[in-house]
Amino acid sequence: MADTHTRPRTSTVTRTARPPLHKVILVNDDFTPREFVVRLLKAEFRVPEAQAQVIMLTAHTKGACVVAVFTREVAEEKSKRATDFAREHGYPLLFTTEPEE
Ligand code: TYC
Repeated sequence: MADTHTRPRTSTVTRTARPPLHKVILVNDDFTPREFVVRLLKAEFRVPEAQAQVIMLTAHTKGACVVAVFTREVAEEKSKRATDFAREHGYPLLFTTEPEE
């Protein structure tokens, strides 16, 4: 008699859910000096000088620019730290966050 036993399927597909990412957005204003914005981007977001210049100029000309994406907690923390640092120096510079589409 032919052996017709079947084995249960045991293989599984593992999918790792990634946390949704949030953008940190640099908002333009008329008062914060360009050099201060660049210095802050380098210090808080660890972007190199040339990239900091591009981000600053994009916000300056378009009104806002995405700086980087992080998990929600990190995005909110960095955005708050950077905005607080600007306040401590008397500037109205603003960083906001929003979920990535
Ligand atoms: N607009 C500012 C100025 O002319 C410079 C600036 C750039 C400020 C980007 C904020 O997010 C900003 N001094």
